[in-house]
Amino acid sequence: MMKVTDARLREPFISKSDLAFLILLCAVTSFGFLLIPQSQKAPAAGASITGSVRFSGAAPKLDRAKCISPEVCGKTHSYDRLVVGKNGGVEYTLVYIANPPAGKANFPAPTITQVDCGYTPHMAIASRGASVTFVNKDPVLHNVHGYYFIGNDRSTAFNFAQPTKDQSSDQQLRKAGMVNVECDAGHTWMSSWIWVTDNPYAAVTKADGSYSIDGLPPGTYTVVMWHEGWKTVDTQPGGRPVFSGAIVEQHQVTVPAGGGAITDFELK
Ligand SMILES: [Cu+2]
Repeated sequence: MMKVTDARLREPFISKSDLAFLILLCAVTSFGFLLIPQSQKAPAAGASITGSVRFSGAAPKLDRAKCISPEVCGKTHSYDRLVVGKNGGVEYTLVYIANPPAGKANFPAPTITQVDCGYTPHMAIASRGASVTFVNKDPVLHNVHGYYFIGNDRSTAFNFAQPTKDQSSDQQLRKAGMVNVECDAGHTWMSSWIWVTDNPYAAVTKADGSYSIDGLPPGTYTVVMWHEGWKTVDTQPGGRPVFSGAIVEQHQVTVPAGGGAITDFELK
């Protein structure tokens, strides 16, 4: 073993006066920290996964419904199944995290308006337990029928008539999952979607196809794109088309410490 001969190395690492100063410094900084108001603390850390959903190639020309009540609804109406904007951006596509970190859903309660015999917005997100407001802006009877999807089956979530213009009704959604809303008053083209969720990690693509899921801690996530699908495969007896079903794609995405991540999806 090496013998210590240098006097400086035999001294304690911290002298008594230095130690006293350090204790005083710790006390002052700890007390100071307690005095910082909550609002001045750094916001909760979190990064974003961003990207877009795009249609590859020319968007298909889709059939339009022939309307009943044309004086209110117009002669024909879009099914709103595939909304392609500039540069192929696909609006109204849900993007969510299938393995979410901790976090409570805090989406503003959505309002879905029936106007010109269509639903606006076509897709919304609701926190589980929130009430969705349905407003009828048309001078015509609409019947709002919402279904939860359970596998390939569906069960009624709510079902009510809105015969009068400016009528408004709230519907609480107690279960998480995808709700499809249809009109049972003969408007076979009317359809909208509500994603009911317990966590805040979901987004609906904007008109340019972009989305952003925010507030994520570092980790590896399964990012799911869900699009309702637009190909007509059959027609129900009442005239409502049967569509080919949802298109679902998932990407594994890693959010590094101190940074976000980008992932894009493509429909064709
Ligand atoms: Cu209707």
